Amino acid sequence: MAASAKCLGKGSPAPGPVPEGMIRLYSMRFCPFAQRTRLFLEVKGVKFETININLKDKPDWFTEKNPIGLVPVLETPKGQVIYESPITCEYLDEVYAGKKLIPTDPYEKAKQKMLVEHFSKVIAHYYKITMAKKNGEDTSVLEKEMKCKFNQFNEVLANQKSQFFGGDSVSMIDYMIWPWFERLEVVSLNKCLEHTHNLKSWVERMKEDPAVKATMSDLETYKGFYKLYLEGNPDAYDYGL
Ligand SMILES: N[C@@H](CCC(=O)N[C@@H](CS)C(=O)NCC(=O)O)C(=O)O
Repeated sequence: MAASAKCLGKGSPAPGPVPEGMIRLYSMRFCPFAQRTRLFLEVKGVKFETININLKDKPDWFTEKNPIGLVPVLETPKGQVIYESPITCEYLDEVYAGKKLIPTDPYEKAKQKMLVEHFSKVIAHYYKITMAKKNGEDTSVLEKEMKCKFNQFNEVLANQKSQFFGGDSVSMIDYMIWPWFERLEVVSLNKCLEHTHNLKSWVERMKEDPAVKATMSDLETYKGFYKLYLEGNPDAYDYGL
């Protein structure tokens, strides 16, 4: 099943076992958390199939696989199920050959994980601002806080004098935070990157990364999706298909 397959909702038949030599990703085409997993799958060159889930009308068999009810979820031919995006990425990095994305040095790994935690505040703001805008509320304070966070991330790159967050090549941390940068323009938050020279250069470098290119959606598609999504329209998930 292709990454662009229509989503499955309540009442759809449960998929059979995962074919040998493959891994299955339960996803939603526009989910930034699932994009983290897709980025890892791309970099590692893993053979995988995708089942997209209608998140407004989830099939019962999906919530049986992940009791939290969120995508992304991975499933192996042995029926093993892995959920929560950082855990799916760590699993893929450990199981599959190819470029190692997670540092082996314990301190470097801890540093990356701490940055991921720090970035979760940006993610929370991203959603708060989107909802506040939808409700016609003033977002200036939230946007100021977002700028402040981006300045802190800019400082990390400036202090390290590195091209990427984990050094001079792309690694886990870059892929964990990238999906929200890809969507900044869609939600008109690009202005929060003002005065962050290093971070802006990082964004440009990331746009050239082959895995980023392979998982990217264009601005118009995102805008179409977000419009339907914010209206609560379940067709949002199949936007453009
Ligand atoms: N902590 C989760 C968050 C995943 C998440 O929020 N996914 C959203 C889609 S972007 C979802 O599945 N939403 C369905 C729901 O809230 O019921 C992770 O990192 O995997």
